[in-house]
Amino acid sequence: MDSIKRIVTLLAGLAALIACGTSPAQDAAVSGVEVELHNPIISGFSPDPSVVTVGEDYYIINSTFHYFPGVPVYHSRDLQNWEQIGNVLDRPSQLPLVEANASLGIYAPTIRYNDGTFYMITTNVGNKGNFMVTATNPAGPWSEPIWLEQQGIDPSLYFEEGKCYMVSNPDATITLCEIDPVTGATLSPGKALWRGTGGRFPEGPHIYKHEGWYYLLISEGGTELAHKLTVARSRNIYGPYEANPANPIFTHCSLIAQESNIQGTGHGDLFQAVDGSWWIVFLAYRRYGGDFHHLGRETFLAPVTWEKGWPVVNGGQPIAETMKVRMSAVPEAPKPAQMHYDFSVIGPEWMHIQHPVAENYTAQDGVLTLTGNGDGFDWGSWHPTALLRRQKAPECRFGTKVTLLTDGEAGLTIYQTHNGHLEFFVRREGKRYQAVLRIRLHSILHEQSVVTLPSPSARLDVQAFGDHYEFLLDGQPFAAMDSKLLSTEMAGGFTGVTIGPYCRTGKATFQGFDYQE
Ligand code: 6LW
Repeated sequence: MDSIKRIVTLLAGLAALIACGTSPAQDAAVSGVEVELHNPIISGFSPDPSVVTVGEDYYIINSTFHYFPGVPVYHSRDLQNWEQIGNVLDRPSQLPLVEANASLGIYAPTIRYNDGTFYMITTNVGNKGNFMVTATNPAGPWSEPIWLEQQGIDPSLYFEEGKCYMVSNPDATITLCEIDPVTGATLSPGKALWRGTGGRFPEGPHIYKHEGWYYLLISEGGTELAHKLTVARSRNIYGPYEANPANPIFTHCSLIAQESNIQGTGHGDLFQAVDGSWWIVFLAYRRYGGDFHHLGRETFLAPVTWEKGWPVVNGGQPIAETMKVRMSAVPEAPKPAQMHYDFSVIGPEWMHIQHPVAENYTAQDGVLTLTGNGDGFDWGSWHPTALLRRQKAPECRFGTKVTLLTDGEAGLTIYQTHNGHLEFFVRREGKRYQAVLRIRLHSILHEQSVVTLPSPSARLDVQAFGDHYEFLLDGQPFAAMDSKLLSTEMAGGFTGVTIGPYCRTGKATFQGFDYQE
């Protein structure tokens, strides 16, 4: 009798699973604990996320455009707390950036793992196009680039039964070919798979296999307000692909999400957690002071379920900065950063615009010395002496004490693009010493505040408040500025603000750099 009961229960369970199209692995996560998820999981300029699970480890990478080093690698074991462990492209030979700006260079990358090797594939727009690099340790070193033939942006890889497939979007059509994963040689002609559901810019394709179906996830609508995720599936990797009747599977360009401060949701990558549960990482931006965002597109996380054979993001609901989700363990709440950099070691979070001129940077005993080469952040200036990191929180404070050793200009920058950036600096000209706040916005170059200093040295601090910045000179209020002037809507580009010390002309010392959220 007991065994009959057991069989009946088993059959009922199986029927329930088939009815809702879920897998036993997914059930494991549903039975997890309810936790508070804090989004974005990687804040500040962190667009176009791609993710891979290897054993108990998760890795996320992002696009970096004209910055060097390029493509940060973040590691996590709990999906909530992510630590940057390196950069994929940390040698100029991997990352030519000739004429690159905040709309060119490294576009959306994909990270995958196959048979002991990590692969990163991306497009260097303006410098030879699609390529991939490989590594056995995701923290690096990564190989020299293997250049690829198939055009289009946002390439991705899919491995199955000894074969390696590449998808990208030449001629606004998601196209698949087989490649040799060692040489990059194209092994089959490009096969057009899908053009999406009619939104502009079908891009960001990824292929997954789930319960005998190949799923093709893409983004449409462009990376602004109309951004959305759509999906199609096929029994054969080469197609034909049928679109999900419930597309888009995720967007905030909707009646229910239009008031959210989180917008532009799209460009995602599906993955399974260690417990078998399904998730998606994707990009979105947070608005401050109206329809403006200046921190860039950031990396968000949401749960995914399978219903009637199609993926559903967050139960079809909009996402929020704090969300209740089910996980197999409670992650630690993320801690606000409290950093004092003495520059004895330059961590992987520090970047330059294009390639740095190494001899213009020295650090000793907690003091950074920068030598200017005349380059600032305006068009035509592509190698400024500057150490830049992402502003990762809307509210934070950062600063340094700067001393001009010679005539020249040095201080702090808040840089969005060459069309929109701000400098808070000390200027030394003979016996005249000044503190200045200057903003560049397209053709406007405006010195907002100028005061005379008793010496060529000052403590410069910036307090960020979401919709504006306040500037403190030697601890006293000096000026304020709307952050919308540095927003992507005003300054353009695909990036987000980066901050840090710079020296345009002359030579200057910096007593470290503080960054507190
Ligand atoms: C990226 C594309 C996109 O390559 O914007 O939002 C482009 N998505 O997929 C630049 O980030």
